[in-house]
Order: sequence, then C-alpha cells, then structure tokens
Amino acid sequence: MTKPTTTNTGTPVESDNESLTAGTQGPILLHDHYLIEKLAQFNRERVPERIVHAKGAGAYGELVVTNDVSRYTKAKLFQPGARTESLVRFSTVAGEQGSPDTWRDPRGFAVKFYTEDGNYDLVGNNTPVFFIKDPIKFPDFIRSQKRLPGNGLRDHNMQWDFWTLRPETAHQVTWLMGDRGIPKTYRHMNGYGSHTYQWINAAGERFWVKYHFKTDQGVDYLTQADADRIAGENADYHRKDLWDAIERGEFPSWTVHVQVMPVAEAEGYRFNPFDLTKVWSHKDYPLIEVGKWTLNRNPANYFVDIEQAAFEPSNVVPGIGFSPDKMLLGRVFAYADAHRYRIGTNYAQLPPNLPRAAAVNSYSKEGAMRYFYNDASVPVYAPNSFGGPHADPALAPDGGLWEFDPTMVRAGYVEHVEDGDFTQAGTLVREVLNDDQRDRLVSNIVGHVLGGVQEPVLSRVFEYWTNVDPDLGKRVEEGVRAGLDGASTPAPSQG
Ligand code: HDE
Repeated sequence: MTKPTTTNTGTPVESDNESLTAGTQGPILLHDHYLIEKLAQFNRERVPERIVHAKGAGAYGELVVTNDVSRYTKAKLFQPGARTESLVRFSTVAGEQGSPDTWRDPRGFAVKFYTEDGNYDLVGNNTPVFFIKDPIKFPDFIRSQKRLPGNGLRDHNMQWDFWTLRPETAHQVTWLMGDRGIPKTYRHMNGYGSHTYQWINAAGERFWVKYHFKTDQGVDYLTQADADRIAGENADYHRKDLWDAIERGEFPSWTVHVQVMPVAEAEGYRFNPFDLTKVWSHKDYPLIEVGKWTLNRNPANYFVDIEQAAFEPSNVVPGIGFSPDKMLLGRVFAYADAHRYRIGTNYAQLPPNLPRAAAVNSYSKEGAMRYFYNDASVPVYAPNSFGGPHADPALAPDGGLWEFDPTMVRAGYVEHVEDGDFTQAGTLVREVLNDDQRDRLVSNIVGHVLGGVQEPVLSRVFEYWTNVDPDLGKRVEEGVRAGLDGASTPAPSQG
C-alpha cells in the first residue's frame, strides 16, 4: 500500500496531475496552494554551489588507529585503538557543479571526523602543497583559474599569466601538470593535510605535524587524452566510480601517516616549515603510521549529506592546534563564513555537520531555520548563576601557542637556507619523477600552453619552467614552438 501524497505540512492531496481550474477550460485558481507549493519549492531546490570545489563526491567511513602516537598528541581520535566515524568529500577545484570529474585540477580531500570532543575537520587536497602562501592572494588566484569577465570562457592565458607572475606557484603547478593532476579515480589518489598543524600531548608538549593519507589502492592517473575522452562520455566518472565501489563492498582505504617535527627544529630547518608551497623531506622527517581510514557507506541523500556538508579548518579538537601557516589561519576564518552564506546560519545543525559523538553545549540560539535548542532552564548568557555551560581554561594550550616577533608588518615568510620558489619543484622534476613521468609532464604542459597562451605570457612560461629545470624549460619551449609551427604535438588540453 503506497503512502498518500501530502503537502509539505502533511495534508493529503487530491491530484498530482491536474491543476485546479474554474471549469475545464477556465483559469487556474490562486487557492490551488498545492500547485503553488510544488512550483515555489522547485524554484528553491538549490543552495549556491561552492565558490571553489563545486563538483565532488562523498562517502562515510571510519578511522581505526593502529599505532601509538599518544606521545605526540592527546587528541582522542588518535589514541591507540580508537575508532572514529568519518565523512569525506572529494572534489575538483575550478569546475562548476556540472563540470567533468576528469579535468586537470588538484582534488579536494576534505575529511570530517565525528570525535568524542566534537567534529575535527581536516580539509586537504591530493597534493601536499598549494599554489600560494598568503590568503590575500586566494581570490585573485581562483579568479585567474575560472572565467573571463567578458565572454565567460575559461582562459589558459589568464591561468599562466597569474602563475608566471607569482613564481611561488611553481611547485604546485608542477604537481598539477604531472600525473597527479588527473587521478584515475578518487580511490587512486593520496590525500594531504598540506598545512603544518600542531599536535599537543597530554603533558602539554607541542609538535609540528603534516598529515599524509596514502591510498591503499595505489596512486594511478589518467592520461590527458583518456581524461578528455572520458570527460565527453561521463562527466561524473569519478563520482560513479566511488559510489559503485562502495556498493560492491569494495571499500577503499588509506593508511594515515604523520610527519612530526619537534618545535625546536622549526627555526633551523632548511625550508620554512610553515610555507604551504613547501614539503618536508621524508628523509628529514619520516612518515609515522597512525591508522587505517576506510570508506564503507554511501550517502543516503546526496544533497543532504554531501551538498550541504560543511568542512571547516577551524574545527580542531583538544590535542590539535594551528600553526603560523598564514594560509591555514586565513582558512580558519573563511570556511565557516562561506557556510553561513552558502547553506545558512544554522548549518551546523544539519545531519552531516552535527556532531555524532559529542554533545553541543553552545550558547548559540535562534537564527534562520533553527532546529535544535537548549532547554528553557539553560541561561542564554555566560557567566551565569544557573548551571549554564562554562569554558575550560585548562584547554588554553590547545589554542596553538607559538613564539613570534609582534611587530606589525606586511611581509613574506622568513626565507630559510634552501627556500626559493623553484627549488622543490626542481627536486620533484629531477629526483622524484621518472623518465616517463617527465615525458608526460612536458606533454601536458605543452598541450595546456598551446590551449591559448600568447605573448607576453608565453616568454614568461618558458622562463618559469627553465627556472624549475633548464632541460624541462628547453623541452617545453621546443614543444610549444613546434606546436605553434603546426608540427605534430599534443592537442591543446581542456579544463
Ligand atoms: Fe579552500 N575553500 N580555501 N583550500 N577548500 C573552500 O569552502 C579557502 C585551500 C579546500 O568538499 C570553500 O565550503 C581560502 C587550501 C577543499 O566541501 C572556501 C583559501 C586547501 C574544499 C575556501 C583556501 C583547500 C575547499 C569554498 C586560502 C588544501 C572543499 C566552499 C587561504 C589544503 C571542501 C566552501 C568541501 C572549499 C576558502 C585554500 C582545500 C571558499 C580562503 C590551501 C578540499 O571557504
């Protein structure tokens, strides 16, 4: 027996097929409120898409801690044997909601842990670094990757204009133009916290850490040609792959590691350890295993669970803190601000965002679409004499303490001995990539540049890659000039 159709407020309706009219040929009647409800609700089915990372896919899972890292952190989710429910959303960056999953782009790797001390969100990417190092550049950077104001088209010349005018982008662009720029599936890519975070142990000792989620499926990629073909065949290729794998019971997993740097070593390290365009050499700070993170449940409703999911770097729990990484500190403001605008002021009360293992004892109240509320006996202010929630000063060290010179300045990071915009990009090209990966890197760059880059940007592109590695720069310039002369080279890439 099927359920009777009702209005949004539960009253049964007489028809889903005919509007109410005066006679069969007469006007539709204003009091056909069910017709009006259907049309008005339909017009309001969308929330604004994310300004970046609009296209994605998500799933639920669990972190199981398999190693003892309690000497570095007291965070409950990282204690030996701890099991914590988790939500992830993978995504591309620049494409809009309907854009192809297989466009060349970094991939978002946003993880929410529903811990006993509230939600911990680790909002990373599939690359360990990022394009820029100061949040003030972020709107400019993103606009240069999206659409021209006049014709509304994406524009490779604009992308390379920004990248070549901001050389700190070189390390991330090298990752982007290589195999990691188009993962085979969301299951075949690593995830990184990217930033340097702070861990605090039970004795109050602090450590700098970087997170690595190493895929147990193995890192794999799509060639530009395959990715362009698949983009035309199935824009949701990666979303479908993740959904189908979990439906098949083929649960993807990642082994979670951290690199740990004692606070005292930060100042003397060869790279500025808080510069988001830099990695810490694994030789200097080896990976320490933390646990196994497995995705084992598809969302029940894509819009409610994934489109309305709100990940925020400001969600840290006791035992975890921030660092002097200016990009992280900018993000600590930006994400909750984005959610209040995009989803609504009470977004934290929605199913994917509501803590599942911790009580909410907040003084927040009312606001649009408020659902949960405090008992009337709970005061609406602090301090109070009536047993309302109270802060715990003992938690203060977890605010992420560090020493700094308080003189007010606008300045870049202090450069350490091996810092430089191109050093780590050059190391990546010469020491990490093999010959085949270097060949594909050259081909991908040439194809992208042939997609519309002109002077004066073009000369800067050759200089940019020569600064990364002279041989790479020479190969890129030869490839592009051959392409411009009509010789056979890789077709200009899309996206
Ligand atoms: Fe984001 N970023 N971001 N970002 N980001 C957003 O939040 C922002 C940065 C990342 O699946 C937005 O809900 C600023 C780095 C992911 O829901 C927004 C800066 C890294 C996602 C925002 C950065 C990321 C976002 C857009 C420079 C990797 C998708 C909508 C300081 C370490 C999360 C939203 C999801 C989403 C701001 C740079 C990753 C606008 C200001 C670096 C994975 O708030």
